Amino acid sequence: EQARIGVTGLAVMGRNLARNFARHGHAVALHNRTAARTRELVEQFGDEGTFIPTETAEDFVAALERPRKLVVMVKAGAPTDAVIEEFAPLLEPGDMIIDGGNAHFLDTRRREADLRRRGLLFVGTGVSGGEEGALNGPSIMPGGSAEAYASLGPLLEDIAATVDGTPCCTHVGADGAGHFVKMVHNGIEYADMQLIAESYDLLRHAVGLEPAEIAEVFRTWNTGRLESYLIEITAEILDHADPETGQPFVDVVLDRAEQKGTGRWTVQSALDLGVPVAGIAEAVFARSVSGHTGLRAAAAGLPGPRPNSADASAPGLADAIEKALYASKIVAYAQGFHQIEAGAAEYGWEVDAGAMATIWRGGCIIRARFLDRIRAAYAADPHLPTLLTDEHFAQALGDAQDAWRSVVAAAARAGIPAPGFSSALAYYDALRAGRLPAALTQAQRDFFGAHTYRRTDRDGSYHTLWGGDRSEVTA
Ligand code: NBP
Repeated sequence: EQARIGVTGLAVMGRNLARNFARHGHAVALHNRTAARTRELVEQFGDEGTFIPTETAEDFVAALERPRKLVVMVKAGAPTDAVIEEFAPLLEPGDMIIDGGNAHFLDTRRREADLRRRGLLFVGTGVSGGEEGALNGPSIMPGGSAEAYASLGPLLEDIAATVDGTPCCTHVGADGAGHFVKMVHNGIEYADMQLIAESYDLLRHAVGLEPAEIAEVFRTWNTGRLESYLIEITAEILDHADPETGQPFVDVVLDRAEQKGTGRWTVQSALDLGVPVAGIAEAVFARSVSGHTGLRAAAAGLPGPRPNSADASAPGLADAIEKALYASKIVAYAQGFHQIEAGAAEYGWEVDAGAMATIWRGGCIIRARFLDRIRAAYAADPHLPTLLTDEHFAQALGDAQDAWRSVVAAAARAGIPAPGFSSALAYYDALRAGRLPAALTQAQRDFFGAHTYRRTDRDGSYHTLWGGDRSEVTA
């Protein structure tokens, strides 16, 4: 028997994806640099389906049905290139390499172009949901050509999570589109987590609730429009007591949030594309601030607000936080979808925004009821300029006005950092402002650098002779 698909790289992710394929009735060829991992998989899970273990690259390739489909699940970066170079020479035109690792989308573009020249298909695919998702149904974001998706898609859709019978997998767009969208998805995840962390901080230190009480608040929120995996696990974490000390678990965890880099990539790409993803950037920087322990220790004695200046336990603050969280979440997603649109325009992809919301509804970390709303927003208007103007979201933002502003003000008065909430509000206010002080900024640029400006009342570019008689000249 030959295998429908092969997986090389059998650490947690590859092993679980291979088992997922096998459990769905697809014979899977297995390969790993260190053969012990391959043997281990078959020993432990061999009864879950048809596995064809191989040790050499040649045997792995020979075990695959044609056109061959090799899933590479190795450490992203140089190992991915090494594995591609190991297998590509053994393949024939029409065969396909699928990179399910967390590759940077620009690497994926490079690899796709290179393999295309060699007659091979290359699919860089985002896989979200961690180990658990890989085994039981991830959200899958494949890029590459439509031709590649036509033969690979059904297999991926088979192992993806499903919501209301719809698989959380669709063809995202050409070459690096899948990894790009996965990257932005991770950026949104950072923003979402940051907003939840700020909500917790405010509930704890402005409202004055204990972690177990906050768990109850999150549990209640999870029955409404904020229902999501992240809110659900937040409640569980806050309810958990450290078995060793009996303290709330959240109090024994060191307050330093680490990152693997996809949030940073999202912001770097947004800077290149000129897309203001302020909420995602604040989330990345908030993690960065948390890690600067020396800086934090040096600043720890700096003055804050006078103790009575915080209107702690202001009535209704907890409800206001729910509204601020929802409004800020809308902003974060609006920024992420803006980046997807800008990336698609820059790199020549046709990405269906509504379809992205659809495939994030299950399998991945940001899965949430909210994504159905985004899907509906793009279904109602595929050319929506921003999620903020969708009827439902505009209404929610309108309803949140007092609450959102009072939460940001309460945070400032209490000295509780809320960069996610405040930057989301600032973005919202900037977009809806009729005039921005950018007029002054541009005038300054003309003053010191003769960078010229345009006028509100007629076309053309102008420069004022600031160092001379201050008359205006056409630039
Ligand atoms: P790791 O990222 O820890 O990679 C380990 C695998 O890479 C092993 O199979 C290892 O082989 C192989 N490998 C390395 Br390292 N260098 C190699 C080389 N030069 N040649 C051949 N093989 C090499 O595994 P993972 O956590 O399962 O993640 C796999 C991919 O999936 C990564 O790109 C990751 O970013 C991505 N991803 C991970 C998650 C997650 O939650 N963990 C989620 C989504 C995506 P060995 O056994 O011989 O050392």
